[in-house]
Formats: sequence, C-alpha cells, structure tokens
Amino acid sequence: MEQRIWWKEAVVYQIYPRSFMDSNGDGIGDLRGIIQRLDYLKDLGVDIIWLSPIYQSPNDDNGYDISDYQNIMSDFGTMEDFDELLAQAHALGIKIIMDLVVNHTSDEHKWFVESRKSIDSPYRDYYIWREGKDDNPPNNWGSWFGGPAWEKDEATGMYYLHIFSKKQPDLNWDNAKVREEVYEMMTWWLDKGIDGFRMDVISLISKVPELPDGEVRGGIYGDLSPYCIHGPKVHEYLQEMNRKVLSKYDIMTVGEAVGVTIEEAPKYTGYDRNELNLVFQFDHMFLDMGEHGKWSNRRFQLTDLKKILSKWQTALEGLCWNCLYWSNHDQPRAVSRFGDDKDYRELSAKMLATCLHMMRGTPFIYQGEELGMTNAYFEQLEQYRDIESLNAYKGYVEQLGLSHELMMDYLQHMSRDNARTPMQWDDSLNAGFTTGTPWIEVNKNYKEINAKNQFKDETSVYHYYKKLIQLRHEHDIIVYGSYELLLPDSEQLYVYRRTLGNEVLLVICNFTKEEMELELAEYGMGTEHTLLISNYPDDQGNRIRAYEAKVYRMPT
Ligand code: TEU
Ligand code: CA
Repeated sequence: MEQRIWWKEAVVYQIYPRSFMDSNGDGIGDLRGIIQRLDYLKDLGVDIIWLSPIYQSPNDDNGYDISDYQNIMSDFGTMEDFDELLAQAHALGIKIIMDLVVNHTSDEHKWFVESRKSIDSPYRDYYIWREGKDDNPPNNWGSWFGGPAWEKDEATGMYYLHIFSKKQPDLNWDNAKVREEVYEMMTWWLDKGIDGFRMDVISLISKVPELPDGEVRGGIYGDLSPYCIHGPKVHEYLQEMNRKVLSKYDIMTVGEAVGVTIEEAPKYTGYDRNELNLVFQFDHMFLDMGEHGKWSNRRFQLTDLKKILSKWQTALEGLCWNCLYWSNHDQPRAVSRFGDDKDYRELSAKMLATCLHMMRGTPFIYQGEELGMTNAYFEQLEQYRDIESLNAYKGYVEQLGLSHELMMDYLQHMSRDNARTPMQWDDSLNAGFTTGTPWIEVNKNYKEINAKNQFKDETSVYHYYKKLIQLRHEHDIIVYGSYELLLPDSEQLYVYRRTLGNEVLLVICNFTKEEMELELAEYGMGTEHTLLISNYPDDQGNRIRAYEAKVYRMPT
C-alpha cells in the first residue's frame, strides 16, 4: 500500500463564497455566512474546505483578480471574520485551504498601479511589458477571455500581457522580486494557520521568453498555450516555492494545472519532486467540446470518459496522487452535464457520485453538488454575470455572427454561471441564501431542490453523499486500492474493480436510463459479498436498472 497521508484520505468541499450564504442581506455571500453553515459541512462529513478567493478585489472576475492579497474583500467581511472562520472550522476538525491566484493580479493591485506609471518604476518588471509592432500588439496571442492578450497602456505606450481579462495582468515570474513577494505573502497566510493552497492556473506562471506568435485556428488570434503552459521554468519555480515555503508546513497543495498530461503530472506532484501534492487535470472537462471550443451543446461519450479517467487512475499509481472531480465554479453542474437532470435527477446524481467517490484519489465536492443542484437554464443574456460568458457572447454573436439562439443554448450548457447561482438552503425566499436581492438569480427549482428538504429525507442525494464520505473514511480500499476498468467498450455501463490485499470492490454504474443484464459472476461475484452502497432501495443482482449504481465488497 502507498504511504498514508492525510490529504489522500480526505474529502474536500469547495465553497464559492459569493454564492454560499449571505449573512447581512446585501445579496452577496460572505464569511459570516460560511460560519453559520459550518455545522452543515460538519454533518456532511467533509475534511477540508477549499475557499475560492476572498481577498480584496474589484471583482472583474469574482475575486480571481486580486488587488490586495493580505486583506479581505469588503463584500465578504473582515480579517477578524476570517480568523473566526478558521478557528471555528478547526474546532470542528475541518481544515481550510485558500485559493492562491498568483499568475496574475488585478490591475488595481498597487504593484500594477506603480508598474504602469513609467518604464523606470521599480515595479515595472513585476509584469510582462513589450513594445508593440507598428500599431499592433507585440504578438498575435488571444486572451482566454476573448479579444487580444495584450493591452496598450497610455502612460508609456507599451503593451502588457493578460492571459485572462485586461484587468488581470500576468505577473513576471522571471523577476526574483516577484517570487519573493509571493513567498512572503504565502508564509504570512500559512503562519496564520491555514492548511494549504489551491493554486490557480499554476501551470501558466512561466512563459517562453521570446513570446512567439501562436498558431491561428479559426478566429483571428494565435494560441498562446504552447508558450505559457508548463513553460520552461515552471518546475524550477515550484521547487523554489516548495523549498522556501511549502516544505516548512504540514499542508495540502493542489495546483490547477490547465493542460496537464499524464507525462507532466508526475513532474508537478511526483513524491520525489518536492513541488505540489496534487494537480487538477482537465481531460474529462474537454470531452463535450465542439466546433466552437468550450462553447458547445454536445454530450460526452461514455467510452471516452472511461478511457480518460481510467488512464489517470492507473498511470499515476505509485508516482503521485489524483484529484477526483465532476464540477467546480468554472464548470456546468455535474448532474446536468454527465447525468439526467430531468427525469432521473436524484438517481443520476447519486450514480455520478458513486462512480467518482469509489475511485482512487482525493474527491472534491463543489457546493450544491451534494444536493444534485442543476444548471441555471437562464433564458436572457441579462441574467448572466460571468465575464467569460459575456465576453464569449460578444465575440461569437456580435463579432463572428453566431446566432443569438445558438449562443444562448451554449451558455445554458456551459456557462460558469450555472455553477454560481446561490446555494439552495431551503424553500423560503431566495432559497434561504439572502434576505436581499441576490447578486445572481437563484435557480427556479429551489422549492424542490434544497438542503432543508434533503436533510429530512434519508434517501436524498445529500444523505447519499454523506454515506459515500463515511465509507471512504472507513475503508482503506476506497482510498488506496488499485483500479481496473472492466467493460471498456460499453456505452451504457461504467464498471470497475478496486483491489487491496485480499479485498475487492466491484463498482457498477449505469450512465443511461436503459435497463440491462450483467452477468455479475463473470466479474468475480461469488456468494460471499456485501452491498456497500446503492442508489436503489433493493438489489436485483444481474438486473441493472436506469442510472443504477451499486458497490459490492468481497474477498479476492
Ligand atoms: O481558471 C483557469 C482557466 O483556465 C479558466 O479559463 C477555465 O478553464 C475556464 O473558466 C473554464 O471555462 C482559473 C479559475 O478557476 C477561474 O475562475 C478564473 O477565472 C481563471 O483561473 C483566472 O484566474
Ligand atoms: Ca453579504
């Protein structure tokens, strides 16, 4: 068995503070709201909270544009509120990891305010500045949030790089002073007692210095990815960060590693690498992309999903550890995307949870996923708040001539706002999230789907998640067992086996509403077995029903 480590055995719960709980009626979730709901998380049984950014920010990208890393966003409360949250969570045995967004800052951060003033500013080299070419930007790169990745700044007539919005200038990690500032800030938070970091787009911090033009495929901009993802010095910088900061604490670090491959992941997280503990991979998030990239209404294919997840399950064994997730604040709701949020919402939400939580790795639950919350299905553009979605609408409809209807359909499928509607606590006004006007509309289905209802109902999605978390805490095989995919070619069933010592788990998940027969004996099912968990009240053996999920435990 692999070495035991607490973050391998943990279940993480992601909170998007803006949409979790509003304590003062201004329509925006806040830290005191989270404090009020800690008991809920304790009951659910999660070990770690990942807090999306709570730092001071002008909110161009909801806190992923930070103007002061050592202050709390006033919408969210004060540093005293934070200290109380941390203390109360710790008192309940729950750890907190913080979002660390250091590929870029806000353009309102004092470093950038100084940097843009003149080429002689001591902060000039904190960011990536270049001269334009004639009247054009330094190269052809397109921003991931639409438009060019360069913005011309009036004061000096030069351009700065921004992979995301123009209010998110990229930091220059090749400047040792930038790295020292970041390490000092991280140390300050860790000394406060936080339990680690989720590192935003950490795979982007090192850029190929020549900044060459990118390939243009459809559209007008070049692709910056090959020159920014896993850049030449990313591992050198992470090892330095580890040596100077991370290694001094018993913490958990997870990097958002956009573009990470099976080959690259062990470089970030290999047990002998002294960089990070975990990375989020994105392969299964790209399965439903279409001719307009992420803006799509396609559905994934089960055989592709199985191939990808299984590759990640087996390739890392013995080398490093996996993150398991269906959703986060950047993705549509899991049950809408991978399940059936209409006729089989509860069954398919539980099936998806089973499929993921029985795998090897550290599971992440995104707020509301444990209730089977669904996409928002907004019908008006005005209902959207997300900068990525709004910029995409402008780019595709206003500039490239895509129809309004098609883009609205894409947004219903893929917009990040699907995950950002307020947490559905109960059936009172605004789902109990706020007494004021919520910053983004509450999903219309909150009277039916909410925590209060599910709390009372032992058969709810909530209680199912609670049981899955409990099982993980009780059975080493769920954490450490090896993984083997069965039936790779089935477009209906996801079946796999976990093995540890003389114990086996057989996990069976039906991703469709079609019933079918499965000869369980062929997969090692003997008479001696117990049913660990299932989303139906009874077990019908070889008969697998719509969206059925079940897990058998037996000897080898
Ligand atoms: O996201 C990184 C990222 O690559 C995004 O472009 C993501 O893939 C996209 O939103 C999916 O459509 C991180 C954060 O998670 C995201 O919320 C931020 O907007 C982004 O970085 C910039 O900080
Ligand atoms: Ca508030």
